[in-house]
Amino acid sequence: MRPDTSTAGSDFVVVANRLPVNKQVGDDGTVTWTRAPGGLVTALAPVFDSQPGAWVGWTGQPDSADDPHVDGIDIHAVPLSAAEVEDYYEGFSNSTLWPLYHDVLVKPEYRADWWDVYITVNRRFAEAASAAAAPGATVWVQDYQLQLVPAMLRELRPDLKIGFFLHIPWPPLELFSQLPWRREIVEGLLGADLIGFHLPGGAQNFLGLTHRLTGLPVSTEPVGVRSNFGTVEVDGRTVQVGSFPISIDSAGVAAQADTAAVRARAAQLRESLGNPRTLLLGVDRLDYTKGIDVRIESLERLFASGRLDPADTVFVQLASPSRENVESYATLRNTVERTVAHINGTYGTVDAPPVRYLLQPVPRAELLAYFVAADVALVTPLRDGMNLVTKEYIACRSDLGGALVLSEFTGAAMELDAAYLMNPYDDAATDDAVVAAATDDDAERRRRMQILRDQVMNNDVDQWARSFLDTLTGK
Ligand code: ADQ
Repeated sequence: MRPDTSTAGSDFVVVANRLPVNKQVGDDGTVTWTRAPGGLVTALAPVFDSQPGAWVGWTGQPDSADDPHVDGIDIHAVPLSAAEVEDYYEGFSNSTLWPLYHDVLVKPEYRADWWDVYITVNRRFAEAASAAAAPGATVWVQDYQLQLVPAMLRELRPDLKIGFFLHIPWPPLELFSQLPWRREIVEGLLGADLIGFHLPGGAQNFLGLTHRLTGLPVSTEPVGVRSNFGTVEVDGRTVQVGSFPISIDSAGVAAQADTAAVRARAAQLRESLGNPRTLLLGVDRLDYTKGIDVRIESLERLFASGRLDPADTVFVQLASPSRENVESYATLRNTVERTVAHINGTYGTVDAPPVRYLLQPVPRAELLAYFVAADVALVTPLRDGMNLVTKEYIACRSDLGGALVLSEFTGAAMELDAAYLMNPYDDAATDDAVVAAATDDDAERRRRMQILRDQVMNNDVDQWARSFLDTLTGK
């Protein structure tokens, strides 16, 4: 049964593009809904456990009238038509904002018809949030798909405390200025009481360009991590702007990885891969920001030069399909698959191809077994807001085994500088980092992993959510 908050509304409301639910249809056609594991819902589980809350979002199915309900969260589904999914989600969110906010790695498309639908859909989310929220409630809006919701919601419900968190990088002024609707986006965000970014640099960029685009007074002191919040004065209100680096359920992931079943599966995986001297691992959504091509090309150079031996090295790339209707993603898939085939064709044998590539989501326990098994994790994005794979890998290594190659262009690199940091645009530096991570002596690798683990185990996602919400509610 759905909790009866429908008339009173909830005191805590999350607004995100996607609902945290999975649909199962039984053989007899009965539909059951479960809480989707992972991601934001895990992050916010302790908050929902301590108070009843609502979640406003889309089911992920176009043209669906589904009205899901799950235990413990009052679910409010926002319907989207197939045409709206194309224009608001695949179009403006993922073909305009996503590439623009990720260093213009592919050329963003600026289309007024997409923008119009982005406004329409953001308004629908704002109205649903308004209906879900009790008087004086705290509403937390998530991510780039919903940047107009804070101002729309404030207009409907000035009584609410409104927070906004951006999960992807905030771009520098020079790039953001390309957006024909740049001022509207900034004004949309300024409807919030607190705007959060992963990094102080993102918060700083936002303050600078807000001043440039709107002329509003902004603070000029440096923003700290979970401290020294910046401010924008707007319409007699003070909007706070801060840095809140997201993390994972570190203890939970570590505990799952430390089970006998996961350890045994890790050993079995190594065995089935021919017990290579070095097992390298990449885990990503198949996205052009993640630098999957960077690591594969590095591997090819290292095989060609003999710095790594293809007979003794296996690279496993676990990729999950993503945004398959967006053209740049289809192009990336072709490039990656061609390069993998090329390396295996050139350096492999029929029995032992050095690259193993899966394009499918891997079950959680299996994923953790790969993390436990891998000698080196390759996290080489060209740009990434944070990168949670990094933190998951570290949390799995209570044995202090394993080494992390980490791009400087991830948010995670700010906190995790004991990794083998590399510039993904610098081929030689990338190759050196991969070789060092694979061949440094155990003492050095353990020393680095200990520092990384201290960081990840002491800064978990609960701290992320609590620090944001405490700042928003003035605790
Ligand atoms: P993403 O771009 O999706 O997130 P990331 O933070 O790495 O990137 O999270 C991906 C999640 O998906 C991880 O939990 C990972 O384990 C899982 N995953 C990836 N490939 C998988 C596979 N093949 N099988 C199973 N699981 C897989 C966005 C931003 C990031 C930011 C997060 C959170 O782009 O920069 O860290 O939001 O704010």
